[in-house]
Amino acid sequence: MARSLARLRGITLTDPACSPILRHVKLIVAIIHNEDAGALVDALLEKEFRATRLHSSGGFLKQSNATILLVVEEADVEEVMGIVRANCVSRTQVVNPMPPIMEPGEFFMPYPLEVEVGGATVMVLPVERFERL
Ligand code: 2BA
Repeated sequence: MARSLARLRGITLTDPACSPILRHVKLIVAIIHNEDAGALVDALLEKEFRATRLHSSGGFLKQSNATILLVVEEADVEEVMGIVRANCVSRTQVVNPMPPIMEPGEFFMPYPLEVEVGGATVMVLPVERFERL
């Protein structure tokens, strides 16, 4: 069992003893800039980490970003975090705030705001069960 869990990256679930994988794996959810997604997925694949890219959008900016899902062994989490760090840069974006609802005679002077958008927003979650059917 230990041997079959040792490498989720290149794991083949042919050994009945290792399917499903029930422990020691984590789900990493990384919300990143769209422009970084291609390079990040390539870098992950180069190290044989399987990943899923979802198209998402931020609640605040309402602009499209990317969400990367990966299930990896606990021991590989830090390596994945390093790959994310190396491939995702923070950027400053300019936002034009929505004008508020105005009363007659009121005046709103819009001015753009600068917002720093991560790097990456990363969540690491426990996985109860992982199975490729
Ligand atoms: P957005 O929600 O579009 O947020 C983009 C950036 O706007 C954020 O960058 C942050 O700098 C700023 N921002 C967000 N909400 C704000 C608020 N209420 N007031 C002032 N500034 C605000 P990041 O923090 O790097 O987040 C990048 C993206 O990551 C977010 O896009 C969202 O899609 C996701 N995200 C961030 N925190 C999250 C959380 N706690 N849960 C789920 N998704 C999150």
